[in-house]
Parts: sequence; C-alpha cells; structure tokens
Amino acid sequence: MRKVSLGTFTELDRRDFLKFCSATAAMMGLSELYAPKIAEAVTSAAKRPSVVWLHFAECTGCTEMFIKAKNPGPAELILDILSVDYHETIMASAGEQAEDNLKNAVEKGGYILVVEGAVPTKPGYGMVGGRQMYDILKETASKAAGVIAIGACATNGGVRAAKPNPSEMKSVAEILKPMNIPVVNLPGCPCNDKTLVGTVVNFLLFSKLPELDEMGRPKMFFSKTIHEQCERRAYFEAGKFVEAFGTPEMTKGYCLYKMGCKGPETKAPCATIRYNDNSSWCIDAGAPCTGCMDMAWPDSFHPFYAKLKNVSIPGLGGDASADKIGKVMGAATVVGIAAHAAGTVAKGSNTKGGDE
Ligand code: FSX
Ligand code: SF4
Repeated sequence: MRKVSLGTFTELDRRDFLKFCSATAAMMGLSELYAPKIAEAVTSAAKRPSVVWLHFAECTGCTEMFIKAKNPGPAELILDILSVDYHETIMASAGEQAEDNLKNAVEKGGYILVVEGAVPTKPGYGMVGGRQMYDILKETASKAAGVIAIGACATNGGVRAAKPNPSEMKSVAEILKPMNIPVVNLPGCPCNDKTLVGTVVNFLLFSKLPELDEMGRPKMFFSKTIHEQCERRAYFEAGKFVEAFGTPEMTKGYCLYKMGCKGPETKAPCATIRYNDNSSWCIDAGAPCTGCMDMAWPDSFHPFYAKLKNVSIPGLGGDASADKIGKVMGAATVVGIAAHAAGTVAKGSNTKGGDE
C-alpha cells in the first residue's frame, strides 16, 4: 500500500489520509474540492504549528479523546501535524524540567494554546508548581497566536463549576476577557477530537481561527441541535418513545425524549461526527443526551433523566408536548421512519433494529 509521509517520524496509509481529508472538508462544511487543499496544507506546512496544552481542573478525558483519535491518530497529530511542545500528560519530562519546557515555549510565543479544564479562582485552590492556575493561564495566553478551550470544564466551568462551585471555578474565556484575548470554545464532556482537528485544519488552511458564534463556538460545528440531526428523530415525530431502560423499545431504537434526552435544546454535532472513530455516540449507544455541549451545563440540564418541558415541534406550530405528537402525526410517519431507518443503516449505525 502506498504511504503518505507527513513528516519525519510516521507514515499514514494514503487511502486513510485521503479519507481523512475528505471527511474533514465535509465536517467543516467545505466542498469536496477542498480535500486536496487540506492534504496540501497538512503535508506541506513548512513549520508545524507549535501547541502548548495546559491542564487545569478536569478529569483528563479530553486528552484521552485526543490520544485515541484515529486517521490521523495521535502519532500523526503529535509528531507530524503539530509540534506539541508542552503537554503534562504525554510529555516525558517532569518537575523542574517540565517547568523549563513551558517557560521556553512561552518565551518563543506564537503557539496555539489548548486549555483543558476549568480555572479555580479562589486563592489557594488549583496550583501548579506553586503558582495559581489563573496566573499560568494569563501569562501563557498573552503570548499565544490563538487560544482553544476544549471540554465543558474549560469552556464554561463544566462539572467543576456546578453549584455550589466551592472553588469558584471559571471558564478560560471568563479569565481572559479582561485581557481582550478571544477564545475558541469546543465544548463537550469530553470534547470531540474532530472539532479540535477541524479547528486546527482551518488554521492551517486559512491562517486564521474559524468563524465563531456568540458563545465562541465554531459555527461550522455548533449551529444545529442534536435533535435536528438525530437518527431517532423519526420516532420522536411518530410519538414512539422509550418509557424505561431495558425495554424492547430500547432495542428498537425508539426516541429517548422521555428518558430525559436534552437533544432538542443542545446545539452540537455529535450525531454526525460521532465518537471513537465513528463507532458510536451517546444516543446511538442508548443513552439520552445530557446536553454536555450546552454552554451552561450541567446546571442547565439537571436532573439528567428528567424530561424536557415544552419542546417545540417544527411544523406543528407553537409548543407541542411530545405526548401529543403520535396522535398528530399518525400512520403517515411510518413511511418516514422506514426511510430514516434506511439512511441510518447506510451511515453505519449499529445498535438499533428499528420497526420491522
Ligand atoms: Fe472536563 Fe476534559 Fe469532561 Fe473530563 O479533561 S469536559 S470533566 S470528560 O475531560 O475537561
Ligand atoms: Fe434524538 Fe433525543 Fe431528539 Fe429523541 S429527543 S430524536 S433521542 S435528540
């Protein structure tokens, strides 16, 4: 098999690399014609962009996501596409040597700063090497070419900032706002590796960070709700719901709205970009969306298994409760379900039997 050399250290199978370029173009809302340009931007970058990756208050799930990425995998991402100059989880150095690495990177400046984790602002909470996390963030961000906050914790405080928030956690954007430093927010618990790769590719391709919405999220990923793109949507419209976990309706892939799904009110691309090399995502695995990509999560959506109220149904006008929908839509939706199920199979969904 012909190989594509992306740099000095690793080689990526050519077919997989071209698949990555096409998929990245599609994910970014660009035409197929951009695939060769993406290939060129990634392979011919005269200098790999330097990345400094900071950890604050979090569980390291976002790093887990990053190091389990495929096509390109961590070896290509870390060794060929990016120059990851500081990352506490994966770098070999520790202690003073690690502190020196960060100091050297900051002195050079011009790097992409990726931040994972919320920032404790109560003095004495959240320190690294004797320094407050918020001081490390301010100093490191002041020399960066761009700042990307990844995961719910970094983008809005996440679980760490849930009430009563004893350590007074804040998001990266809140800490940097007084310094007028813009932040790209890639929410999710954890963040999806494809939104990070897409943001970096945008930087390589157009020499700028992507267009953002009012909450700092790239519009190319966060303009539609989960519900608008969900593979179970036809069941929602037909009024076919899972009423309890472990029931036959679960295996049939019925809608999870009554199990507390927050998909109707959460803008996120999970249904299309999925997780773990496209193998699955929460709703495909039978779990209602908890809304972890919402910018006020988790307080906005607890309790996780409580049904959302007054979900508005496009086409039915005004507020319609999901309980009424089955009656309104009637048997005509069966056709829609059959068509949607066919589409789902074509996309490779793997957990649902559907109505047969
Ligand atoms: Fe937070 Fe990242 Fe949730 Fe964990 O580290 S977004 S707790 S999965 O992974 O920051
Ligand atoms: Fe999908 Fe949830 Fe919407 Fe049902 S309520 S269609 S499971 S997003």
